[in-house]
Amino acid sequence: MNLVDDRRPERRREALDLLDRLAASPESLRAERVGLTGAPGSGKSTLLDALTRLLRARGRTVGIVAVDPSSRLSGGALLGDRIRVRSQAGDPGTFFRSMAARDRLGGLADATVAGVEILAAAFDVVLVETVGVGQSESEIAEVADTVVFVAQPGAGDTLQFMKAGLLELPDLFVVNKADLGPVAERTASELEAGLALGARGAAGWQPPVLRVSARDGRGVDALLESLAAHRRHLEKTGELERRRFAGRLAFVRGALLRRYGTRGLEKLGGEAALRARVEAAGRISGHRLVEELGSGIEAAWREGGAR
Ligand SMILES: Nc1nc2c(ncn2[C@@H]2O[C@H](COP(=O)(O)OP(=O)(O)OP(=O)(O)O)[C@@H](O)[C@H]2O)c(=O)[nH]1
Ligand SMILES: [Mg+2]
Repeated sequence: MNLVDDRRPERRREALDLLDRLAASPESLRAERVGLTGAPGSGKSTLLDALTRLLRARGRTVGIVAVDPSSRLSGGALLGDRIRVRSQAGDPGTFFRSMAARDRLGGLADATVAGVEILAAAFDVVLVETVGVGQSESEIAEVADTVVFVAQPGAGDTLQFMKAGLLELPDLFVVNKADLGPVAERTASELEAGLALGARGAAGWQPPVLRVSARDGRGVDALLESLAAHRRHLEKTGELERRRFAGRLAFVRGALLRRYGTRGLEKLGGEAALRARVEAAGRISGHRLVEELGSGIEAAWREGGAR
């Protein structure tokens, strides 16, 4: 984990070698990758903590990456009362790492994506916490097999949820802080109404809305059951492989776009050509693929002169 956070060229080469070895290992494909996203303060960390306890009680190991956008905001915490995950202190069956976001919107840094790959090779379950603001919601899908949206009671009505495009991505909805009573129940009903309007249920999966209190532990076991059900669904339908490929493609595409812009992608032959290259790449890491395709773009630019 330290290696992938290190920017020195020599260490970067080592990190790429490590990621390639992991990409070729069966262990990294086996882990369940779950993303938790939602507004600041909705209780993601508290829920992560509760989930980790329950998973450990069932004998499963847990790796956690929390994407922390606060370092880029004010140098401090986003909220004064935000919770630090700590249930795993001293337990070798868990590992927690906070990683900086790429930008203040909470986008996933390359190192974060690498961090998930590493934990996936070592733990049964990998949980990733991101603050859901804007684009970070779809970025979580690059690394997670299952996306859980954690809603804050009273945070909005159906229309707002729909406008924000919030109902399209998540596989599971958690209305946390159910201990707050009616306000939580209202939010849950609004979400259910919104989900009933939108024709969701891609490939036969209907996203459930779960009432949970991360603080009291209520509904956390039901959340674990839903996660397991979604996992079975992904495996049964072949959706798991499709998602992993889509995530890999989105990661490579995003990294190349940030470095070389749309003109760089055009040099590769455009979107269809990029997809074909990722498909043909075999079991090397996404990070290696970015390096290789990037070298190709740079070579094409040198030959073309002009730039
Ligand atoms: N009443 C109640 N409060 C909760 C519950 N879960 C979390 N909280 C409180 O909500 C506040 C924020 O919790 P966090 O777990 O830090 O929320 P978060 O979504 O991780 O926040 P960020 O990481 O800052 O985005 C804390 O004061 C928690 O104690 C819950 O189930 N019920
Ligand atoms: Mg948090």
